[in-house]
Amino acid sequence: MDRRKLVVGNWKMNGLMAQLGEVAAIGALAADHGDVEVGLCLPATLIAAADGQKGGAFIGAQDCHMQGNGAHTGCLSAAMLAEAGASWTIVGHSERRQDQGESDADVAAKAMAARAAGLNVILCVGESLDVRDAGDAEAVVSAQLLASLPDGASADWLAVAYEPIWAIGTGRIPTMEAVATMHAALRAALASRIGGEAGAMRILYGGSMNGENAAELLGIADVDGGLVGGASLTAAKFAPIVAAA
Ligand code: G2H
Repeated sequence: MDRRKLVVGNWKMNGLMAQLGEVAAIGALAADHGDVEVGLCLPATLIAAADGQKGGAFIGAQDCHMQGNGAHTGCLSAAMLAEAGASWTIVGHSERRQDQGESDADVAAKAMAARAAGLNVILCVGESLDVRDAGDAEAVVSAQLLASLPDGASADWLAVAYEPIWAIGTGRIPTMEAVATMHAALRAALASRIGGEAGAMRILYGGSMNGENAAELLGIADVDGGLVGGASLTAAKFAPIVAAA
């Protein structure tokens, strides 16, 4: 199955207006690599301004509320993010699952809310180091994925990101064999729920992806792109990853 590579930067809680030049540079980079779908999931405060700087990239959010509106102080709905200029959002990042206590059911509800507002979704899953060391990683992450998967999930609007928690921002990554085994397991889990559509769904790798390891990671058969944190904050660091995709 021919799946277009998807490479997305996740700026997390980084970036002020002064960094919009990097958005523009990454947008230009994306325009030069039309074979790869490139995006930046930015702090919500930057989305509207970044929309005018995005070039060939898309702008995304990092989270959305599961409700369309209401008394939820400090929260942002998917429709608000879409109106600001986002066309994608991340849901279920492990930092939110840990810091905000988001459950699998919350993540599925957020994905459905995003879809209802017209946003595409990157749904994150991943195991802790304890789970990896216990040899349970594929089973645990597959179960997490199926429990977080929204009804009607389709490759047209949803991609999965496998992010081992212990690899996030640490400079450590799994072996290539372990990544290949996990991605194959996740595609099999998807097939058990959505059948042949699983063959079209993109499964990204995330966790300390950088210019040195990207080519090898992105060369794995079931790795359809990357969700990139620290190495997406500047065009100079992001460029070799996009080029490797
Ligand atoms: C994993 C990734 C971005 P980093 O969270 O989603 O971050 O590349 O900094 O490990």
